[in-house]
Amino acid sequence: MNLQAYLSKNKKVIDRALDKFLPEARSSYIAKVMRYSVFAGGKRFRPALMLLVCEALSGKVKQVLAAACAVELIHTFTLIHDDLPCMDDDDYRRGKLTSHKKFGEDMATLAGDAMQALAYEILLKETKGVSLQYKMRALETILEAIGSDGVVTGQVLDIQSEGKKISLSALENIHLKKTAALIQAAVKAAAILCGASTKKITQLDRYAQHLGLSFQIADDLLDYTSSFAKMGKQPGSDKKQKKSTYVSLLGKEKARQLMVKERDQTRRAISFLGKKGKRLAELADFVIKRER
Ligand code: GRG
Repeated sequence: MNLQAYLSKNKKVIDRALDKFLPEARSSYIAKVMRYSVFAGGKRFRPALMLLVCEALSGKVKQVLAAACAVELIHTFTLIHDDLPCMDDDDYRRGKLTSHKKFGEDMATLAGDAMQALAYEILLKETKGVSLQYKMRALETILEAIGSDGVVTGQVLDIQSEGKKISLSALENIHLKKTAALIQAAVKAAAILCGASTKKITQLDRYAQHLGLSFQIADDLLDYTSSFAKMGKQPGSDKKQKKSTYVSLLGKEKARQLMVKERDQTRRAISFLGKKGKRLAELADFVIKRER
C-alpha cells in the first residue's frame, strides 16, 4: 500500500474515533460548534504521525488512538483561536468559514476551550492497554509543549514580530515553538505510550523537530505559491500581515533548499529504526511535497 492510501486508511480510523469521543451534535449547541471545526476537512497529519510512530515501535493502535485524537483536538483548538480577529483575523480555514465567522467570537473561543479540556479527558480515560504512569508522562509532554514555554510563546513571538524584519534564527525560534513543539509532543507522546526507551524517544524527538520545521517551511512556500482552491484558506496572508517568513527572508529557492535539508535530517534521526522507519521517512517526503 502506498503512503497516500495508508494515510487515508488511518484518517478513517481517526475520524471514527473523534466522532465517538466528541459529544453528539444534538446534545448541546457547543457540541455543534466543536464538530464544525473538527470535521472541517483537516489533513489529520499529527494523529497519522502518531499511528506511524506506534507502528514503527510495534505498538498497538489502542495504545495511541485516544492520544492521537487528543492532539488533533488541541491542534484544532489552536487553529480556531489563531483565526480570531484578535489574532490573525482569518475568514476561511480548511475551505470553510472560520468558527468565529460562522458562530461568533464568543462561541468559537468557547468551542476551542472545550476541545482542549476534552483532549486531556480522553487521553486519560480512553487510552487502553497503557499504565497510568505512561499516560501521565504523555500528558505532561503535551502540556509542556503547548504552554508558556511552547506553542503559546511561539504565538506571542509571532504576534510581536509582525511588521518587523526578524533574523532567520528568530524565525526558527518562533516556528520551533509554534509549529514544531506540538508535532514533537505528538511523536514523543506516542513513543511513551508504546513504552519506548529514553534513547529512542530522544531520536524520535529529533526526527519530529526537523519534520516540524520542514512542515512550516512548506507552509510558508504554500502561502506564497498556492491558491484558495488547494489550501482552503486565503494565500498571501503572511504578506498581508507583514510577517517574516522563510520565503520573505531567504527567497523561494533558498527556502526550498532549507526545507530539503530539514527533511534529510529527519532521515538521519530515524536511521536506528531500519526498515521499520520506512513509513516515517515517506511521511517526511510527503510533508515537503504536499499541496495543502
Ligand atoms: C496552545 C494553550 C494554547 C494556545 C493557543 C492560538 C495559539 C495559542 C497558537 C497558534 C498555533 C498555530 C496556529 C500554529 C500553526 C501550526 C500550523 C502550521 C498549522 C497548520 O496545520 P495543518 O496544515 O492544518 O496540519 P490542517 O487544517 O490540515 O489540520
